[in-house]
Amino acid sequence: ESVNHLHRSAFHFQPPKHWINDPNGPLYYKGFYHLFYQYNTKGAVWGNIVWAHSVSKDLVNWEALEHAIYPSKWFDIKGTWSGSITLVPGKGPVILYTGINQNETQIQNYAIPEDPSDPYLRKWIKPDDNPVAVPDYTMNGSDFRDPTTAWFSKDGHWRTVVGSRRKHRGIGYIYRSKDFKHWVKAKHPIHSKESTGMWECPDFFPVSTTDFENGLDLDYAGPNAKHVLKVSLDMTRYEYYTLGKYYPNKDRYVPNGESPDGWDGLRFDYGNFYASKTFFDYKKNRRILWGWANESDTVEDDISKGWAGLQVIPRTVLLDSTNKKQLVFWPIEEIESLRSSYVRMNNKDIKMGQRLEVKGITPAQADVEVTFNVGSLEKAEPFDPSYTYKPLDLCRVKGSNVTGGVGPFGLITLATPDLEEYTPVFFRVFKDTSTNKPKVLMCSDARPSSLKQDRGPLKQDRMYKPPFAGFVDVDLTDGRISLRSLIDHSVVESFGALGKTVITSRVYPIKAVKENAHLYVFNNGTQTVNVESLDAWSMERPLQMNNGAT
Ligand code: DQQ
Repeated sequence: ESVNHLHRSAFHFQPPKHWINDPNGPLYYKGFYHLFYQYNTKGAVWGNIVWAHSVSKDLVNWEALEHAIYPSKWFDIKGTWSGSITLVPGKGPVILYTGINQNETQIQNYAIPEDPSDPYLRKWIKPDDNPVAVPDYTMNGSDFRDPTTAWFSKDGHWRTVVGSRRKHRGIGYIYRSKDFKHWVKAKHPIHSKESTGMWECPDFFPVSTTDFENGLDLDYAGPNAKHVLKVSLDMTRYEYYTLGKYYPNKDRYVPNGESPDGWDGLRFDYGNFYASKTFFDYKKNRRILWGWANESDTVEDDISKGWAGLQVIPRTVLLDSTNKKQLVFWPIEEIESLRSSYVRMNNKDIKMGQRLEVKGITPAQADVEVTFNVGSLEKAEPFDPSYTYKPLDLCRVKGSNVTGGVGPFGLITLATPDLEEYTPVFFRVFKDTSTNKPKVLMCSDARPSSLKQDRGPLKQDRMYKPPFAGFVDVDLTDGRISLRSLIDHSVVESFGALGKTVITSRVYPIKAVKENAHLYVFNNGTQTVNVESLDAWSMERPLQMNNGAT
């Protein structure tokens, strides 16, 4: 088999060929989940972008439809960029998207289904009274894009947020409309933040502070809710979010200050994950997150493979019931329908330097859930809170084979038996010297993932193999911490402590592929760690993964 096919995913959303980026306009409508996405009709690099369109009944099996939106009118002739869908009572679904006009100015447009009774929503009309919003002289016409799903308020107005910036200040402009056609910019932005640069793909939604099973729709205005504002930072290519309060009468959102409002804030995913967007699933009352995982391969290899980019497995989003200070994410339950061969491990002590193989499943295409018990924290390495450690720097210095006290322990994915190639996903437990509480680091380290040679010194000629990392907010009072990894050839999505910290890595092994890939649990800390339980499944390819735009 050609090396070009070794890295295609089996159960992730990925068209047969060409480039994909942002998920657009996710929606549940008349029995179908809809996913639109930024797609290059002509190649495996960014360009020639249209809104490709696929539908699914279960978020696992997909069917491709014709492109929904593509440049054709004066108001989008140079581009049809990201946006969202709002279900407008009496009208049906309405797309808001960014069009690029002849002058390369970014403007906001709308599109409506030709036939709202068609559950496939195959054909879209872009009415001639577009655009609905253009940048005025105070605004930046080349940084004004990605309208959010609109919400309806008691005052009879729809509102949407459009990402922008003024110099280095990231801005979310808010627009109001009574009829979903005429939109007026509110006096103040909903929020802005200095030194964050352009805010791409903002997402704004409520989460319940009392119900930890169901999501909330955007127009929820009752008690016991917080709001989430997420932005994607063009400058750093990662996202951050804050929790806070939304004041509808003032058109303002105010972060609650419990986490940084800036590039060092909380993240939906600490790895390769961008331009994400949530939607409310009317079928199961959940809020579901989609996100784009770009390639980390060389551009030349993207081109020779003929494809680039995939969407992560959709994740439910809830407020963390244990601390109410962050969100938690979990792969949608439907993905478990792909689980087949199964192995289990119980109550196994792993001593310092030990590595146990998980046999009997297909390690390159698997779902693994493991619960560790670390026992005592006595041997945990000290963590000096006065020093502002960045998780990534800690992981860089303290990799999976750097001996610690409690940890590093975790999974070794996509590995050769001699560890010539491997992608470790692991925890390292420190002890905060001021509080004596545990400080847990989670890493997904792509550095040892591949022996493939870079093609040259330029960025585009090198694989991107970073030691992605984040802290995990657990107190370990019962000694337990869990880890789940979804492994799919070139993508490893890992969920620490039931989704408190999530990290997605893209990796391109050349030996640890297909049947030659192995999976292990390991411990390189002096403290023995107990695997209370480990459940692992081979994952099937969906019967229908015809998600390919044609
Ligand atoms: N991708 C789109 C933009 C958006 C960016 C263009 C984020 O609308 O800001 O393909 O990845």
